[in-house]
Amino acid sequence: GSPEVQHNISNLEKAGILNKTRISENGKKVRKNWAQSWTVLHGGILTFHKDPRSNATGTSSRSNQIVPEFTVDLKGATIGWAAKEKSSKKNVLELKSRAGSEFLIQYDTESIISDWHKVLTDTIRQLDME
Ligand code: I3S
Repeated sequence: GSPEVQHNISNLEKAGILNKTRISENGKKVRKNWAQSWTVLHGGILTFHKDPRSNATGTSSRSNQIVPEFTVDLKGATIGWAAKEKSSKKNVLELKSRAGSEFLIQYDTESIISDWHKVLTDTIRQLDME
């Protein structure tokens, strides 16, 4: 990043809607399950929340929007654009946690996914220096 920008973990925060799927858990491949997720970056932790449309009754509930599904400690994680063979979708990021979980993160609007790529890259870099 540019030297004028003071990066520290407390101002590396972001939230928004993304499409995500986990593709492996503890180093073991799992079946994809693409779903929309309210996604929050705070304090070096990325939290994917449950799709509000995916609750047991099939009805959308506002309260379900804030139920965490996965939390990813970005310390020691890697982020990058996913290889073509990882998904047929466009604008796909691949996030790997040190604990051995892998996620694909996707959004059709390139500027939105690029902003996430930048903030996740900056966060991981910042955590590496701590
Ligand atoms: O990498 P894959 O297995 O081709 O991923 C696709 C499948 O997960 C598919 O569901 P089924 O498990 O019912 O086949 C999903 O609907 C697709 O979205 C997955 O591929 P993309 O290319 O969208 O990541």
